[in-house]
Amino acid sequence: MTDIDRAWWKEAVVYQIYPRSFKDSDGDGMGDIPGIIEKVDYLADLGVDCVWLNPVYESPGVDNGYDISDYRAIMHEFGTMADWEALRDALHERGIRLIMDLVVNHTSDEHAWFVDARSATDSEHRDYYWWREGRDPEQTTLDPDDYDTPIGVDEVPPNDWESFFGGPAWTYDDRTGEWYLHLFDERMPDLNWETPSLREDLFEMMEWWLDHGIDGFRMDVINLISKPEGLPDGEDPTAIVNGSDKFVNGPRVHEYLSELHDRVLAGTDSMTVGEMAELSIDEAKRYVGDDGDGMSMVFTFDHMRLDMTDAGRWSHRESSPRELKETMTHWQEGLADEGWNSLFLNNHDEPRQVSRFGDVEQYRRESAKLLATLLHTLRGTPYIYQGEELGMTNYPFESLDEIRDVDTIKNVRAAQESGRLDESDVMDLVRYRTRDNARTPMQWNDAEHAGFTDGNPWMPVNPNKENINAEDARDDPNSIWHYYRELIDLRSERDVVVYGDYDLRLRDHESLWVYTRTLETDDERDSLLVVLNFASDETAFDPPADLAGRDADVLVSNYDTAVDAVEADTLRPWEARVYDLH
Ligand code: ISL
Repeated sequence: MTDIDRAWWKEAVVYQIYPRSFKDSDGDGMGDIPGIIEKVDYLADLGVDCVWLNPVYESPGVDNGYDISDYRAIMHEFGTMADWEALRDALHERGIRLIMDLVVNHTSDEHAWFVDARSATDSEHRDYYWWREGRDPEQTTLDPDDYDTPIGVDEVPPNDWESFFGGPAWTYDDRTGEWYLHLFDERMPDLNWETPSLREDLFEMMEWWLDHGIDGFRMDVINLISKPEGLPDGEDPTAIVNGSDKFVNGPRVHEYLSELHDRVLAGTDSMTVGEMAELSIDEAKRYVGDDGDGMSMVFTFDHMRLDMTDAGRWSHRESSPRELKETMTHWQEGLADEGWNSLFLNNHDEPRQVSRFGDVEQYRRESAKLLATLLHTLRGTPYIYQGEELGMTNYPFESLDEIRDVDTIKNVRAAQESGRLDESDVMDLVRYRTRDNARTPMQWNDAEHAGFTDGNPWMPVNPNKENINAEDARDDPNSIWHYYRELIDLRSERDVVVYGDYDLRLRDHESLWVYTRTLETDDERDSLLVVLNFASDETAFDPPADLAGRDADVLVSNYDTAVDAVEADTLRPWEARVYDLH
């Protein structure tokens, strides 16, 4: 191996904060920036290197801040710009970087651009969004009854695209008698990147934030920003939503992102992580590869789809540990020589990882630690979603009335209306899948509202705060929290964890996930062996012949283990071992 191609964002562990649910400082029941400041020492103690802050910009809150009405202002419920600056400084003083969410596929309908755009067909910002005339229903297969239009308007939308939140991606606006595009909620109109002055405005906004001292961006649904010429109907019946075969990784996306990179990011030491709905390895390389658009890394979602049927997110099938291994290995191998992976099993849009991939009933602690071992020893940058380090679990939702998430509410309604979901399975699916599982308040202690707020929390606190909370976890040396610290320390001590090659062993094993990480430099060869038992039963481990008998000790494990060699052994339920190979 030649020189290591180092970057701070490859070596970092990123901690994701969903500000609404992290810590409330003023008793209004909603988390805020001064609340996060109270907890920066907590983050420093855990040892993370970077914080990704979900949107804190001015917003009417239709999609909890992903609907931005002013990119350069802080939402008043979260605090002021001075509070934000104090947070940035508090993090930087502790050596923790800060990346911000960049939401530029769409804005809120309350953004000044859209307010102007919808006022007249010749308004200054009309072309910042997608406006089209409707079609004559006779010329299409669409049913006018499926769309909301005023009496007397007998039209269907310009195409058959659907919104990710259920229902059509177009809304008729009677002020100008045209339809506008929104791939998410109707109050989140899509920006039209074909308009050069829009791109310029967005680039200036990004520069403004970089000038304010941030260390990079997490780019929301960034591979949706280019829509194809003529906005054609979707053609792929298996697409995640109707039309996604047309607008995912659209024709000009690489041109736009290269322009963004050259114009805003080149020469800065900032990181970017692009959230990419649908992606192949080859396509990923066009974003993050050697000849790509200069993005640091991607969030991909193949592993988040394993427990869905072809019907998409609002369906469920059992998936196996082996499928998870195969899918993540596909990405490990696919981006081995160029590009870089992000490592995550949950975030603010997904259920809690220990509830989804672990055994929360019998082996919560062990399985949470095993999942952590995986995420911190694969090749890529690990992301910790707030509360994951405590092994926080899904919430026992009992009725749809408890759900706040617009995505859940709208999709469930659409699925029920189309007859795809009946009343009896709807709550099982919601409990399993809803994004609100991730959004219940962070559990700081076992007091009322888990120490999150003195007021009424905007989302209910999980009753298991009695035994799952940060205070207890920090007091218990055997906790999941302390285990995360150990893994984070290991990453900073050993280059092999960051830069080593991933080599999957025992590929066909159903429940064992076994791999080596090896780093060869001019003067040394460093090698780790990771063995994970993805099962609530004991499993026999027969090491591959070339490793059997090799001198080794166990660096990190979720059970008491002392060995001096790699030998055949029986692994306990959810046992995880990281061997140091001598
Ligand atoms: O939640 C989902 C699946 O995990 C998706 O439908 C999700 O909306 C999609 O992954 C895009 O997510 C991002 O953009 C959305 C916002 O609601 C999400 O919170 C954000 O992460 C629109 O801005």
